[in-house]
Amino acid sequence: MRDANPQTIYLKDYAVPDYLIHHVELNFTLDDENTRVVSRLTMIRNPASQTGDAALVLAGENLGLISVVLNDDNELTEQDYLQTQDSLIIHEVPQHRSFVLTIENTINPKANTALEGLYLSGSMLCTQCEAEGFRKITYFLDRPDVMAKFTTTLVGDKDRYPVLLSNGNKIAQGELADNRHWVTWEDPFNKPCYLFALVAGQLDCIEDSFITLSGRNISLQIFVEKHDLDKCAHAMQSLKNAMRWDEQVYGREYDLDLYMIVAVSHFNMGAMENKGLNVFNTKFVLARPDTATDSDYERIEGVIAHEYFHNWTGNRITCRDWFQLSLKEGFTVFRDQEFTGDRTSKAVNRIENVNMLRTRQFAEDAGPMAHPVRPDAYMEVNNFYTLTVYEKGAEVVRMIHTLLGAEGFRKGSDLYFERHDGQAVTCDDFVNAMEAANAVDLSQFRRWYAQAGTPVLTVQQSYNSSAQTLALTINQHCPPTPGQAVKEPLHIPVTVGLINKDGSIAPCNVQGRKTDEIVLQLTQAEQTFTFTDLKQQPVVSILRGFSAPVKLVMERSLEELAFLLSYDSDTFNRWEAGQQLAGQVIAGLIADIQSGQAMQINPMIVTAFKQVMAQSWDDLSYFSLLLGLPSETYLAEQMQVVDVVAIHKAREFVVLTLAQQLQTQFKTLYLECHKDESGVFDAGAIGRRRIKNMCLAYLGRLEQPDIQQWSQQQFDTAKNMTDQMAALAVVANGTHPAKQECLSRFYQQWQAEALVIDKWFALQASSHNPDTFETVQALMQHPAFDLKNPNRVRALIGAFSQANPLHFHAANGQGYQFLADQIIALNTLNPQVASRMLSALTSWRRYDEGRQALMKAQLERIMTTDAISKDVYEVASKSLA
Ligand code: 7ML
Ligand code: ZN
Repeated sequence: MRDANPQTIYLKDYAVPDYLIHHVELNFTLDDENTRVVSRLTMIRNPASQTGDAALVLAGENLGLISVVLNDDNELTEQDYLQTQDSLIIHEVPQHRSFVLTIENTINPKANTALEGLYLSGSMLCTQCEAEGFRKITYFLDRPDVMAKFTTTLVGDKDRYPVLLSNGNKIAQGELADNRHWVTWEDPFNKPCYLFALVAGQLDCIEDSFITLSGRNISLQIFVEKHDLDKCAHAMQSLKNAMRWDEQVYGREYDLDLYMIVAVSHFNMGAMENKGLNVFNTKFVLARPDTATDSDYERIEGVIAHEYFHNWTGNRITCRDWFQLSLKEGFTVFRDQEFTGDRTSKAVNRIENVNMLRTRQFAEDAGPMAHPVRPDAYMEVNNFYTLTVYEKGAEVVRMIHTLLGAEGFRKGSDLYFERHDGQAVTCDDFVNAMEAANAVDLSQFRRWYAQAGTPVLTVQQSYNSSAQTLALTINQHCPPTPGQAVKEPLHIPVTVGLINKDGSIAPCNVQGRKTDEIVLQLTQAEQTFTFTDLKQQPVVSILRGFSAPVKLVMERSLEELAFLLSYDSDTFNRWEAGQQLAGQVIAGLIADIQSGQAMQINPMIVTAFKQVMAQSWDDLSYFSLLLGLPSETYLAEQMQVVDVVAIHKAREFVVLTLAQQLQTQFKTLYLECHKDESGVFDAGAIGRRRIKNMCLAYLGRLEQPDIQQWSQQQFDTAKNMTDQMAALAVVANGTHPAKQECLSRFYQQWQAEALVIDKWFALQASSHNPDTFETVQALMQHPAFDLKNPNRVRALIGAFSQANPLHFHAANGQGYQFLADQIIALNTLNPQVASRMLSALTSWRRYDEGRQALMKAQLERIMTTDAISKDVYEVASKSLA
């Protein structure tokens, strides 16, 4: 066991660093198995430090220490320092003047399967330092509030490592004996070490340029392996779009003359914003119409933007400590969401983001790992790159935007950039700037950063016809979460609109102000808002645009929901009404199943869908969302005790019923949208593909020969991956006679494209076919499967455990045992990925007794793993606590 009882780190213990580093001179002699690192640190005692004469404690893990030299001439001996598992303690260093510490050590990138620090991805050497990976490269003050200027020299074999990259600008290069060469990079900006990067290998690149608002010419480069050069154009265009958007919307310009992106195949996360040298998972760079789907294209643009936006929200202004992670992540996710909304469809984008928040973040908030947007304790910081910090964090920033309005928010962000450029700051500093620029009081609002859990809003309405008023009483309540039994009321913006029975807008008249829509400010546990001058009782559209990350409880009849689905002018609430209507119908069927009765479907859902289909829609992507049913995961989230089988049966029954009853409409729409398929990428074509493939998915449930032929035909003739994948999903998810043939043809066709093969694995792992578990087991033995590649692990093990509730939760526990086996194997290879895979087991208390016992037993087995990592230990132990 690496650490039987890992230490907990607390926010309340934060203290400024005892020492500062002004300059770092790094020298790497690269070798796949034995890289030599020389680090020359110019340091000084921190005048702000409160401790007395303190030893210098540098963080470092798995390093082969060669030498430590003070001030260039004093080689320290073992009496002068102490080497521990995770640190180098130098007993005495100068206290009153700056000094230079030179450390030499070795590392083995090839043995580094954890993919943190310097590692080998395929044949490429690359780094991942956030959050605490730099300490696996050399001894350092590995914390974000220590910021330094870095100069980095890379030395390596010319054939093995023809391209040598690091942060900043290339300032010198040259040749050496023995077929070696070197390059020196200098980053003029102060940065914490988590933003350090180096990449070395046989890379090709595409180049472009961007002229900034002030007329500076920035050179843009995307580096990939040679055979991927034809899949970079979209990423490059996305980068330019993001750069322009940040200038226009936030007034932020890029600051270096060079911006480099490298795509690597082995990567624990999505991407990384290293200064001037972003490293990306290939999944979020590479796209060609025949290899990437429309949603891949959209996600690539979003992730490229996310990492670019970090240059200001993350790099120029960084986090004081890792408890403040949401300072950069919540804000940057908010920025990338707004960007994507502007680039595609605001309505669709908002719905997709809320969907993810409500299925996955709400589950996190309701489980054993619940924590505030700004956590106050952790064992392993990597476990806190969570949906709460990212997605709920973005919602918190969005609420500030809603409360202040776009202009007020911009004033606040301008002040934030002005005050804190070059600093490492806190979430509070961000809110302070927003407050100061707008002269508002956000003191109660700050609780959103400190309080975990999803608040529940209960809404009651009462219309008084003689007074012509409508009273809305809103109660807020937040259930307890681990370590936080009692919750205080939050400051919650609740956007409301009123609709007359004929569909027209009823003005909101609250305290004499008359508007089409109002943002109510809920600050108390219970509050009543009175709307006046209402000659008839309006229908209330509440929490428009999902104005706060809360659960809403409000009695609604199916008729009222159908009305909102037809008339609400708020695109989010209109969609939400349809989802609630479908949810209520499915809940009725689940009740039928649980009481042993035959399923009786409420025909109102068919009527509602018919009505949606009878209208003409400009935004076909939005239209297709209106035709979608709530996911099994979302439905599970609504149940006290999750009944996976009943959820699946009930939902499938609705899908089949709709397919039968709306067969003609689905067929007409499919044919109409499919006939001119050209494979282009404008919003119109993307929308047509989306709605058409939605129709095909419904029709596929009918298992009719004509439809089987359509899907086969679409698979055979597809001009793009969206169509090919959608057709394959229909073929593979039923009893289609060509199922096996299509799956193996797909593999043959795409075996050289790793990202497409990931789709092939994920599709089979998430299938509801009865033999899925056996298929998954067989795929584990497939020559293309590799436990050392996180994308593959997520595609097969991740999809099975997180996107296939029916089979993962098989009553005999085989899914749980399978997952635990994989987590135990991954624990040694890659703790971060192992810990992420645990998320399917953490919610064990939500299931029936039999499943609870089986899941718990697997968590207990995982806890007995030899050399259990901090990552896995923290999640497993908290789940069992
Ligand atoms: C969020 C990232 C990480 C972890 C990327 C790693 C990042 C940390 C990194 C939105 C879009 C793409 C990726 C991520 C993400 C989990 C998610 N700093 O930039 O936040
Ligand atoms: Zn980020």
